[in-house]
Amino acid sequence: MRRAGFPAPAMALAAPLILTGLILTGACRTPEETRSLNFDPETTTGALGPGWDGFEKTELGDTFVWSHGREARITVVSRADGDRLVRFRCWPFGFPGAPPQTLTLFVNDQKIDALTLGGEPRVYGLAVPRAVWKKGANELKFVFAYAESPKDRLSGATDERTLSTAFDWLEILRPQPAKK
Ligand SMILES: [Ca+2]
Repeated sequence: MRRAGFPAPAMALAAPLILTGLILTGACRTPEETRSLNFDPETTTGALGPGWDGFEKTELGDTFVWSHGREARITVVSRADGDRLVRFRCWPFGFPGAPPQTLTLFVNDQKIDALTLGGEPRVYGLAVPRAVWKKGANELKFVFAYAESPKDRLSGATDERTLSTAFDWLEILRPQPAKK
């Protein structure tokens, strides 16, 4: 349901990905490429590095994971054969008087861009140029403005964890070709 607005681009991207796979298969073994992490145990267990809490679900059943510090790291696999769009759905830990939560993305320690997050769950996309990607394992690092504890910030809250931003999903896509 959350992706209701995006089925067409996803389908349009499928064909070139399959073609690329066919072309490369004969030449050498190609590594898998991380395309989608749902922040659930099935898709994301091996990808989460330092900075993440455990797997959770919203009341509607959406899986998510809190980043519980000012930094959180994910390992993804890339073919490093072109530009990519990193899209993700996330929301900050909010409380009365909270400053704007910002997110800065680094890929392999190179700063890509910074965003100010809205209070509600929202989808963001950042273009990551080909030159930044390495073939094989790559590190995505998210740096946040703050991580605070509900116990300290919300009356009646008992959660003692520090929380910065929750992630629902992340995907790594080929940029859409320009429209004819
Ligand atoms: Ca999810």
